[in-house]
Amino acid sequence: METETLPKSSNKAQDFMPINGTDYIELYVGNSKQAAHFYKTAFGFQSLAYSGLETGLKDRESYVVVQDKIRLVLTSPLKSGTEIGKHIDKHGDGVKVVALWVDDATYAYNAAIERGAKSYMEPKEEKDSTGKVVRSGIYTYGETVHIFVERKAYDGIFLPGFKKWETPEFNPSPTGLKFVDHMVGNVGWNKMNHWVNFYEDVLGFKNILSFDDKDISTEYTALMSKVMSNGNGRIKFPINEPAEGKKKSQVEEYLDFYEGEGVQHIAVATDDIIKTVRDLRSRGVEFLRVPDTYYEVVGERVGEIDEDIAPLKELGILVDRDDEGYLLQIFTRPVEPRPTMFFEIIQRKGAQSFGKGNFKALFEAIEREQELRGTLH
Ligand code: TYF
Ligand code: FE
Repeated sequence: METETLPKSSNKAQDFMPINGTDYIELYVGNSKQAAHFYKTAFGFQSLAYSGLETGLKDRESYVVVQDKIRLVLTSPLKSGTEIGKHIDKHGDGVKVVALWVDDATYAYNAAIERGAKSYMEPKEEKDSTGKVVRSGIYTYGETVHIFVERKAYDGIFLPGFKKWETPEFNPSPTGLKFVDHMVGNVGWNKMNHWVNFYEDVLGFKNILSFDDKDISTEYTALMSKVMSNGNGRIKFPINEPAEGKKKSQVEEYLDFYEGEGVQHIAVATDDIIKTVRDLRSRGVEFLRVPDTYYEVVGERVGEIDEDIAPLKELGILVDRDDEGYLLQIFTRPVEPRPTMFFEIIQRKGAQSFGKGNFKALFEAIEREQELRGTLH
C-alpha cells in the first residue's frame, strides 16, 4: 500500500543539514569527450568547463555540461590503474557523485560524520582568482558518494581547476530541461531500510512516501520503494530494493549489471514535456513505450488535464494524478550498454508524487525490455 508518512509541510523543525539544491552530478565514463558530445547533441546540454591535460591534470579528464540548473560532469581516466578506471571496469558508465550545494561544507561534513557517515573526502579548500570553494564528501550506497559544495565565496565558471570550455561552432539548442527533480538509488536485498535510516540519521531527511510490493508488483517483477526528502524538499531520493516476484526484479537486474548498488535514474524537470520529448526523440533519445491501450483509459483515470491526449499518445508520455494535481512523465531506455542508469523527464502540475498510477504499465514496459535482453528469469 502507498503510505504517506508525513503531513505535507511538517518537516520544518530544526533542519540540521540545510541543502540548497543539487550542485552537480558526476559520471565516471569510458570516454568523457564523447559522452559530453552525447549530452550536448541528444539532450541539449551546453559546454561549460573542462579540466585535464590542458589544465595540468595527468590522470583524468572532465567535461562539464550545463542546462539551466543541471550540471553534469563527465570524467574519464587518462591512464590505467586509477580509481576511476576501476569504477568503470566494475560498474560501466555510471554516477559516482551526487553533489549537494550547501552554505558550509565543513559543517555539513562534520555533522554527517558525527552521525555515522563514512568519509570520502575531508573538507578541502580550492581557490582561483575568482574566489574559493570548499568541498567535502561522504559515502552513500554502493560506491556512490555525496560531495558537499560550498560556493558562497566563489564566482568562477564551475570549480577551481576548471577552465571555460567553449565550442563556438557546436552548440545544439537546449531541450527545456530545468532542474533535477529527484534521483533514485537501487540498493541490495533488504537494504532499503538501512539506507532510509542513513538518510534520516546522517542527513536529516524524512521518509515522505512508501511503496510496497503490492503497489509495484506486476505479474512477474516486484520492488519496494521509499522516498526520502530533505527539509526544504529540494532534494528527493527514492530508494528501491528488489522484491521477490515470479521473475527477476528490474532492481535485481540493475544490481547484477551494475555489480552493486547505485543510481538508477535521474529525473529532470521540464515545463513543456510535449515539446521537450518531441525534441529529444528527434535527436535520437530512446524512450520506453506503454501499449496504446493505456491512452484509452487515461482520461477516465486522471480526469481533465490541460494537454490533448493525442500528442501524449504519439510520444508515449504517461500521466498520473494525486490529491494536489497531476504530473506527466516518461522514461528513457538505459543510456549505456549495461541496462543500468536511465533518465526520467517529468513535468509537475501540482502533483508532488512519483506516478504510482503508472507503475503497472511502466513496469510491464520495462519487463518487455528485460525479455528482449533475456534477463527476465
Ligand atoms: O522515481 C520514481 O519512484 C518513479 C517510479 O524502476 C519508478 O519514477 C520507480 C522505479 C523504476 C522506474 C520508475
Ligand atoms: Fe522517478
